Amino acid sequence: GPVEGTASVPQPLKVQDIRHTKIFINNEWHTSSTGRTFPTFNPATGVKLCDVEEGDKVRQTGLFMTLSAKAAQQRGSAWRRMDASSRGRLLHRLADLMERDRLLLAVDPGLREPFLQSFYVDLDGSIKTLRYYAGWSDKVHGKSLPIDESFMCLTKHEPVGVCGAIIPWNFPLLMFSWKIGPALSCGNTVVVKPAEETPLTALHMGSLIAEAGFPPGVVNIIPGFGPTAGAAIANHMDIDKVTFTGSTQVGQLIKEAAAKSNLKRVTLELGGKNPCIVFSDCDLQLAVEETHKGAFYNQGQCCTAASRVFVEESIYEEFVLRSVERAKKVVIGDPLDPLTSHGPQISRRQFLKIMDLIDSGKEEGARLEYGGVAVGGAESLFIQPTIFSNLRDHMRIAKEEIFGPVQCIFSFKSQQEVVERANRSPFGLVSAVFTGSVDRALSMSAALDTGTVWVNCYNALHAQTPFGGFKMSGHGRELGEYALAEYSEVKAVTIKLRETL
Ligand code: TXE
Repeated sequence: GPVEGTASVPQPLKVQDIRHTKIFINNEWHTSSTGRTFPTFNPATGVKLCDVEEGDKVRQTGLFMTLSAKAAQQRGSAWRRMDASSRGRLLHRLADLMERDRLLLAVDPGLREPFLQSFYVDLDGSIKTLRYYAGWSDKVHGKSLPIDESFMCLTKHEPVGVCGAIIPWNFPLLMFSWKIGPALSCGNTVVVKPAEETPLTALHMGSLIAEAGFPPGVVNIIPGFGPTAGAAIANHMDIDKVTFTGSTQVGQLIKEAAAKSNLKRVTLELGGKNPCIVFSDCDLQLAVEETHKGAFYNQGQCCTAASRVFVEESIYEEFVLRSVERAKKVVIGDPLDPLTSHGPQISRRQFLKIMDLIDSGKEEGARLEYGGVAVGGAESLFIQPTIFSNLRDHMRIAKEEIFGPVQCIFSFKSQQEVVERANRSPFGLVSAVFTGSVDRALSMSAALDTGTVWVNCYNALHAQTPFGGFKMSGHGRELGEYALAEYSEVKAVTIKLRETL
């Protein structure tokens, strides 16, 4: 039960209850056709948690899976015949079930984000996303158009069809919700491939989808690996759209596979190297706090990570000092302890990539202000929050996506210079501006080449707000009304009028 005095604070489940480890097709659980399984590990301890059935390329992903999604999508199917408002009711019911099971869903066993963060931000955001799109279900409609001559034209918004969703491990539940919410709201069917590191919350969602009463085949979930199960989705001739969140490199493979197979529609949400620009007229403490959270939330494993903080020269020293003081307050520890604010990195591979980049920063002459080391034994995946100052734009840590707890603080002299440097990146996902001037906030937001500009805030993500990247951070938008366009085809029905009065 709850600890005395903390009755209102949710308590994590200390023993995680893993109920589903199989492939979810047609609202049923299936074993792998090859008999293969793969393990899920707790990255905080290195302990293996369970084995999960591996969806293979040929039978499960390639055929059975999409056949069931395709059947559910056929004209005349229960799903296609369902009233739009009933689709909305199902999405609300799914959100209700997530609320019931929130302690089971809050922390993905394979990720171990600190409990309270993930409870209040990721889980809450996931539920809100489904409710937001539940509301849209019966409001997705076309127009009647004024056109030349004696014609009448109506537009109709129809589902795209079978949507493949390939998702990463850094926000397993949130990414699942960002994809299925708008897809189902618009009447599509979905084949989800969760990341190989984090299949378990997705599979739990499978059980809730069946319980909520979605018709069989509307959502299918295939745990497995990228080059097999993931690539099968990207290449499949019966999948009409693929939505992907992950690395830029794999995003390019997906688009290539889509082009070479059936020109399936593609939306991509890829990496970032996100600039935050702190002017001397800002609320300094607010800027320190928000850029801190931006850099270290989820151990820096965010596409939105605040990885390039540009601070105006006159407040640079003070900003660095305060950022170090703030980083010292981070509590590293067991992610299931509600007091913990910093957990492990996801995997050895990611850990090594981050440590390599930290070493490159030291070697290339950036000044290490704080951290820069692993914490715990040789097997540990915990990295101390790390801050570098005195950076140059050509350094690797200034250019590459680190995806770890590393804050890089640059100094700048003029607004024009900082805009140029901020935009000099192949990425264009998000940016932030800290200033007390409305004029400056608006002119900066016009000048920055990113899909999102946050003013005096960071990671302000909402179901109502479109999210996505410029340049190599991807294309298409998730969330908000804009995402509906990514999940529907517009049909123009043009009628010749015989008589005009
Ligand atoms: O990503 P991958 P990884 C970035 C971040 C990180 C790096 C590598 O910089 O360090 O990518 O992480 C599936 N065909 N981001 O290796 O490989 C894979 O199974 C089809 C940014 O984890 O892109 C998983 O489900 N699918 C990011 C998903 O793609 C393939 C989030 C993501 O894995 C595939 C994660 C293939 N050939 C990493 N290969 C963000 N935008 O937030 C892999 N996959």
